Amino acid sequence: MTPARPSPATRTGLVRAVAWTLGLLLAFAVVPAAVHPTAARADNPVVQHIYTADPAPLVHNGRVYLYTGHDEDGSTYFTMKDWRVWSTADMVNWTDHGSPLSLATFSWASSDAWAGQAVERNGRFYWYVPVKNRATGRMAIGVAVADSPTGPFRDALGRPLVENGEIDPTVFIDDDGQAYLYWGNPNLTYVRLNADMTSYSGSPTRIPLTTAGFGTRTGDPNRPTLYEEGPWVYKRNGLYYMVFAAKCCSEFIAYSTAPGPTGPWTYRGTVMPTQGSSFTNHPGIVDFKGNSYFFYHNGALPGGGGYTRSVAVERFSYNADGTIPTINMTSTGAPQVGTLNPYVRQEAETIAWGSGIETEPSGDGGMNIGWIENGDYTKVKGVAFGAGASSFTARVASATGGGTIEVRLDGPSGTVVGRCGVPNTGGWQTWTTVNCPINGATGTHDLALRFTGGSGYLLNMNWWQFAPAQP
Ligand code: FUB
Repeated sequence: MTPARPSPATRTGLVRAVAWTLGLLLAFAVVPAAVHPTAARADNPVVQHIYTADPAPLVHNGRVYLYTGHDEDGSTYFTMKDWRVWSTADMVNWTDHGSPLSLATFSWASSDAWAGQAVERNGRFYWYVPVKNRATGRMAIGVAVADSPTGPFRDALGRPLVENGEIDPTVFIDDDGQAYLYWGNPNLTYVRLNADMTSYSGSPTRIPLTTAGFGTRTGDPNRPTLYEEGPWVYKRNGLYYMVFAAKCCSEFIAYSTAPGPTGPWTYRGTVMPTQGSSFTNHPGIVDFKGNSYFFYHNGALPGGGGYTRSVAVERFSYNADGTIPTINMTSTGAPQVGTLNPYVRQEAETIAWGSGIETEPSGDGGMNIGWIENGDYTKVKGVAFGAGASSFTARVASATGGGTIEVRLDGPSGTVVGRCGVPNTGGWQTWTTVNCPINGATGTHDLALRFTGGSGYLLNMNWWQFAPAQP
C-alpha cells in the first residue's frame, strides 16, 4: 500500500451520492430510533459501498450468509467479474466477507459472473454459478467448493458441471437426501445431483413450461409463460415452491408450487410486483430465527439501475394456507433480531449503513474498512451497552496523518460519547490499537463511528470493542 491511495473504481460517485441520500433517510430514521431505541430497523439496500445483485441466502450456525453477484460501478451491461459473501446474526448488521469466488476461480470461464446459489452438505459448501465457457462461448454452470461458508472456494471440477447455454442455478436438497439442480432462461431444466454434489445421475430434464404451471405471458409468442429466469426452489410443510423472475422486461417475482420436486407445478401468482428501478429482479427466501425473509435486488442506490443493482431484504409471513403474500420493496427492510454486543470484538466491516467507506482484505486478518475521508462513517444498529461502557478500543492503521474516530450514539449526528485519535502508524496495513474513554453510552442505541480529520484518506479500521464500566 502506498500513502497516496488510489481511489477504487467503486468509490467514485456512489459513496458521495449515498451520503447525500442518507441525509434524506436520516430525516425519517433518527427520531424513531430515539423513541424506540430497541426497535432498530435495517436500511435497505443491505450493502451501500458496492453494487450487489442476485441474492442467495443460506442459514448456517446462527447466521444468514448472503451470496451475491457484484455489478461494477458505471456498468452498462451485466459486466460481472466476481461474487461476494456477507453475513449477519441479526438481519440488520451485515459483515463483509469479501470475494472468495471470482471468474479467475474457473480457469475455463471467460466472463459473466451471474446469479448463483451456495448450499451446505456434510460440512462443505457448494456454490453453483453461471459463467461463460471460453471454449464454447456458451453459458455453463460451474460448481465451487469450500470448507467454510466464507471460502476460500475452489473450482470443484476444473470444467462445467452442466452446459446448455442457460443460466441461474438453484439447488435444493430434499428430506430424503436427493439433491436437485434447476436452472434456465429461456427454458427451465433440472438434474438430480449425486451425494458428492459435483456430479449428477440421469440426463438434464426440461420442466414443461405450461401456462397452468407458470402463468400466462402475453405479447411474446416465443415465451407463452411468465417464467423468465432466476429460479429459487425450496420446500415448506411438504409443499415445493419455485419462486422465479417473471416476464421481461421489467421483471416481477412470481411463484409456483408442486407436490414434488419435479412437479407438476401450479402457478400461484405474484410475490413481488415490478418495482425498484431495475429491469431484473432475483428471489432468495430463507427462514431464520422464527421469521421468513425475502431477498431481492433493485436499483435503489444512487447511480443504481438495471446494471448497477443492490440487494435488499424484507421480512414476511406466509398465509395460513402456505401461500406467499405480496411483498413490496421498502427502504426500511427487516427488523433487527436481537442486539449487537459491544463488549466482544466487532469487525469494522460489520455495518448496517456505511457512508464513504470501502473494504479490502486486511493484512491483520479478515477485511478492514478503508478509503476513509473526513465525515465518512459506519453505523451499526441496536448496540446493547446495558449499564454503560467505559472505554473504546479500535484496531487502526494509517499511512497519513491519521484522524479522529468520533463515537456517537443513534447516528452520525448523534451524541458524542468518546473521541479516539488515530496516529500515523507507518502504513495502511501497519496496525496498532488505540483506546479512549467513553461517557454516556448506556442502554441500547444505534452506534455511529464518524471519522474526522484533514483532507485525503485518514485511516483504516479492522475491528473495535468497548469495555463495560463494571466488568
Ligand atoms: O445478474 C446477471 C443476470 O441478471 C442474472 O443471472 C439474472 O438472473 C439477472 O438478474
